[in-house]
Amino acid sequence: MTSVPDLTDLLADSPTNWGKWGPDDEVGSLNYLTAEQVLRGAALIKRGELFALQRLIGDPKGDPVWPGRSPATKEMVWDESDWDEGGEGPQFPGGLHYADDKLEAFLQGSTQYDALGHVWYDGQIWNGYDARTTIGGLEKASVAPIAERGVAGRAVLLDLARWRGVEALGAREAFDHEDLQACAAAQGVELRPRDILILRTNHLELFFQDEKAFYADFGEPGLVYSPELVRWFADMEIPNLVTDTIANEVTFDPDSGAALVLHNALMRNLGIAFTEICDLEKLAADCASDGVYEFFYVAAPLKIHGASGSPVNPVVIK
Ligand code: UVW
Repeated sequence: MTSVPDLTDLLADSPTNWGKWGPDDEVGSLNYLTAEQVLRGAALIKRGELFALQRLIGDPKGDPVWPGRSPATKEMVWDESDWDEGGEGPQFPGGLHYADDKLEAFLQGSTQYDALGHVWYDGQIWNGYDARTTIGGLEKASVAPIAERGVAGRAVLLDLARWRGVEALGAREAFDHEDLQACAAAQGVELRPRDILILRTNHLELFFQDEKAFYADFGEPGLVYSPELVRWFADMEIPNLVTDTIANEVTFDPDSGAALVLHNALMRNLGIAFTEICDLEKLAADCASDGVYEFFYVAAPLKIHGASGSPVNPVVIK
């Protein structure tokens, strides 16, 4: 049996952006999204049409989550039944009734931004902070600083499923930076430095068709690690990688067997923000119909102190 190399060895020569934005930075490559980049994105608004990319939390059809996590549960605290005879609904002057509910959820359990301190190896998270600063809540590189700044800029949808001529990419189906460029060329859109990349696989369609089979053969399609791919992301100064899969990459590296290598090479080392489990279907249909694959993208994760991620509803405006 061949042994899986440690990420420390696998990524020994992989580039990092640590220190590039100072010793206290917590938002990494989102620093590339300067005011100039925001205006570059906003200039793409032509029709004023909005596409919200969040999946429905508590979808009766199911919530796709990383194995080991559970879908959110929402519970009614007060509803009209609490004012039935014998009910305990709070009494307010004037006869006020109201609905209240609460949510118990993995912060990575639906469409989400990962904090840069979400994954690590070798005892250090983004920017070289000690991994022990994650204990009991992320003191450094939590999602809160990302939420504090917000995200906006030019984004490009690369519809890899349509480009490959399939309804949905299957388990472990891989693509690389050269495929991204070929897909962009086929779609007639130019990839430019500092673009937010949105990759469509439609793989979660398989979850909605047969949840049991989806988990029985778990292994997502997506980008796979290579030094060249990491170099391309670094050179292109990509600030944010957005996909419709649970983990934004092929789960286990086909060469080494290591898990979530790109989480580490791109997020931990380059500071690229990861946005996962998006619903890209309406947006993709619209892009296929008008042939416009570039647009303004804006997202505001929630400000949650010390959190390793946050639910989000990114919005694209064409
Ligand atoms: C893990 O990192 C385990 O999950 P994700 O980034 O997909 O939420």
